[in-house]
Amino acid sequence: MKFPWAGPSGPCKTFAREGCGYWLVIIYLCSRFMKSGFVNIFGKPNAGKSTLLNALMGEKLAIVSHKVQTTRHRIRGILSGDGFQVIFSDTPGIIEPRYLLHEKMMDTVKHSVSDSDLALLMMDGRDDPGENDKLFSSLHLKSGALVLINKCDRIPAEEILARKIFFENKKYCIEAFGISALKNLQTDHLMERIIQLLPEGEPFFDGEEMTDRPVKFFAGELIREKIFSLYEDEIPYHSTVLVQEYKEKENLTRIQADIIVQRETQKGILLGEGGRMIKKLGTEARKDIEAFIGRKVFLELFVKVRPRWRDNEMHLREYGY
Ligand SMILES: Nc1nc2c(ncn2[C@@H]2O[C@H](COP(=O)(O)OP(=O)(O)OP(=O)(O)O)[C@@H](O)[C@H]2O)c(=O)[nH]1
Ligand SMILES: [Mg+2]
Repeated sequence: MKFPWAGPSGPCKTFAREGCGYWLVIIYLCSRFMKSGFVNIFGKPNAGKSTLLNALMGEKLAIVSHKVQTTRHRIRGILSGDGFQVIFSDTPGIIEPRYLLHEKMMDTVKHSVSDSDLALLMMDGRDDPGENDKLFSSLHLKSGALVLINKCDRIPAEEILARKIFFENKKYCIEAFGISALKNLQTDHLMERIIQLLPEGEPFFDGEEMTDRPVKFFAGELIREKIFSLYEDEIPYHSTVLVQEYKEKENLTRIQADIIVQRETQKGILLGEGGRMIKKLGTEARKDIEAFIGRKVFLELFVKVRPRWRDNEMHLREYGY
């Protein structure tokens, strides 16, 4: 085998002559045994995909809520360790699109299907396995998949076993098992299986990087998460957040964001009586952003009405969809 950098005419000629060529050979061979690849998480809304991404990363990258359709973007988490690099992707829950925003969310899922080295197909263990099987089959995965029966902290062991047997008979399934993303149950086994199943290859990202999204994106997402937790009914689904300004000052980070809604009545609900609700939203979101970036934050929020923004290509693009 010829190593271009260790040969007598290679760029490391002097280095090799001094005996360091052996080390380079070892580093080269080690890099050949590196495992790396894209592991994408799919499932119905509320299955626990974002909770799992956060659990595997040991860091909150994706927002979570007990309401459905929280995630709207693909969110990558890059986990680099001894001899491996896994690029996880959290994706929006799979639904039948009802407006353009939904279509864009489902395009994100399609793209993620096409570049996955391994898929994690996740279901809420209390949900109907037949329905989930239909959905998983409809993805027409080219990669193999691990089926994760999530929320096993809430399901009797016999039911998990029955679901495991059901899914292990399916063509797309390499292995099925119960996990709890929330309680970190079986996540170590999941990581072991992921690394075993990944292809050998070079890392795709610098080992220091944890995600490919800018901090500004996460600030917007943390504000959106508060909308999901503080408001009921249609408000979270008719809103989005656009971070207009993100400036690092000497002692704090200054963030100015617009909350976009579809109707004047929704603006009124978001503001609340005497601005009480928007104040609460601002305070809670600011605390979360401060915890995320580890700096003091000055957060300013404005509510704007953009009728039918969810069906408007230009607006959707402006808001990052
Ligand atoms: N009991 C229990 N609850 C869980 C578990 N995993 C997630 N949850 C809860 O399920 C709800 C939905 O979790 P998410 O992670 O937002 O679900 P998702 O699949 O990302 O949902 P979408 O983004 O809407 O597609 C949240 O209330 C979580 O706390 C689990 O293992 N056990
Ligand atoms: Mg999610």
